[in-house]
Formats: sequence, structure tokens, C-alpha cells
Amino acid sequence: MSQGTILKDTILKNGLAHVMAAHSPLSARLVEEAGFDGIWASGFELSALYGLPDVSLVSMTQHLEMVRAMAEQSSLPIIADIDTGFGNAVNVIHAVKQYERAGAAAVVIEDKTFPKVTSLLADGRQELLRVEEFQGKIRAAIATRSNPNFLVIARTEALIAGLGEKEALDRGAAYEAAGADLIVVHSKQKTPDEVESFVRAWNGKAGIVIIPTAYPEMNEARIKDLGKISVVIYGNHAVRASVTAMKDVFARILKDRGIHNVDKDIVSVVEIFRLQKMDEVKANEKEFLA
Ligand code: SPV
Ligand code: MG
Repeated sequence: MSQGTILKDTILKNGLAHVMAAHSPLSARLVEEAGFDGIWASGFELSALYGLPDVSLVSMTQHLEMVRAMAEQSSLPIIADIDTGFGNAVNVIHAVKQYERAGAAAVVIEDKTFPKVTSLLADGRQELLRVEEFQGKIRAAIATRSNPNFLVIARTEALIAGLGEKEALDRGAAYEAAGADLIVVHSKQKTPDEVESFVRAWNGKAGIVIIPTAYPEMNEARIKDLGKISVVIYGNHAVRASVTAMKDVFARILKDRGIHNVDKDIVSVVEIFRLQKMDEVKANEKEFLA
């Protein structure tokens, strides 16, 4: 079964797929062990990992290599955040071929101009593509995929750009008409009102995807009550959790002048061996080292 089929089946079976961000093969394994339905190969997280802002600086090759490495370490479907598709429809064609081959379940393409600016920034420069041009990118992605279950997800940034609900609804409908399987509507409002209102007004057939980072009180009970939402993406909680943990442990080691206190509060080296599958190495040594 293809990864896209697995993701589609989860949505069909559970109504809502819950997907967690990852930025490394190790974090992808932790997402799977925690019990999520899928992995969000977040551009924001990978950019942060390189110490870079999420403004189209990380290349397609860097992101693709990470997706490939994550796919090797996890059996969960991966939703690849390919930003604007790295250029125009021609770049999208190239990207879709590569990401499908790399083992992703889906790509999300957003309707901003290249280079994009990260969405949640308070005064970010948010420029949107003409609807027809973005439809061309979606059509190009659909025409390129070799498996019809490789999901092409269109993301509108109309609310992020402050263009209002009507523009967001019109764009969502236009992207569905171009063939998008699902529609991401993103918002940076501190409350869920804007997204809830969009969802209530949405009368397309395509399911909606949300990334509720800015409005965290939108929990899964509320999402299910609203209906129409197929996927919730927890967009940057892997990198934020790891920064929180590293800051805490690093500060304590300096304060304590040693590792004697933190040792009991962090995972053991044996746990890292388990995540690295050292047991397989031991078994192979026994079997093959003569
Ligand atoms: C990402 O995680 O890269 C996203 C979500 O695209 S956001 O950063 O909120 O735009
Ligand atoms: Mg992104």
C-alpha cells in the first residue's frame, strides 16, 4: 500500500488524522512511537535546525534529503511541506517527481510568491500568487504524480495575508477545482474564530487541513465538533520541545558545574542505543563476524 493510501485510509477511518512535525529521522521515529498518524516534514523546523529563518533559504535538496532519511526511519506517511514548490509550475513538476520517489505521502504547496516569508511573523511580507498561476501549479502537480493516491494539498495564505474570508474561500474553491485533494487554511490569529468561520462557510468537497499553532485552544474535540477538518498538523512542536529541553539541561549543567544532577532527568545512553537499533548490530555481529 502506498504512503498516500495509508494517509487517505486513516482519514476515512478516523475522520481526523493527527500529524506531528519532525525535522530529523530521529524525531520522525519519536513521532511514530508517540502514536501520531503522520509526520509533517516542516520547512520551519528544518530551517530552524540550520539556524536559518523560514524564508526559502533551505534548498529543495536539503529538504528532500531529510524527507528521504525520515522515510527510511519511519513507516508513517510523510506530508512534505514544499513551500511554494521552489518556483513556478516547472519547479513543481520537478519537486513532485522527487518527493513521490523519496517516499512522501503528500506535498503541501502554498499560494505565496517565491521566495516566501514565514507565515506566523507578526509583520511578515505576505504576497500571494495570482489564482490562475497557482491553479497551474496544482494542475502541474496532479499531472505529474504517478500514483493518484499521492496527495496534492493546496495551502491558501489568504488569511495570513489579511485578505479576508471571502478571498480564502474563493481561493480554496479554485484550488479544489484545479484538482487539489485537500485544502490547508492557515491563520495567525490568536483565537480559532477566523478558522472556525472559514470552516463553517466552506462548502467544497475537499477536506480541510489546519495548523493551529497560533490558536492552541483549538483542541481535537473542538476540531471534531466543527467537522470538515481531515488533518490537524502540529506544525513546530518538535523543534520547540527540543529547544526547551536543551536550554534547560545546558543551563543546569553550567549552574551545577557538572552533569551529576541532570543525569537522572534525561534519557539514558541505553535509550539512544535502542533508538539507533544497536540490537541489530549486535545480532549481525553474532551472525556474521567470524
Ligand atoms: C511549517 O511548519 O513549516 C509551516 C507551518 O509551514 S507555519 O510555520 O506555521 O507556517
Ligand atoms: Mg512551512
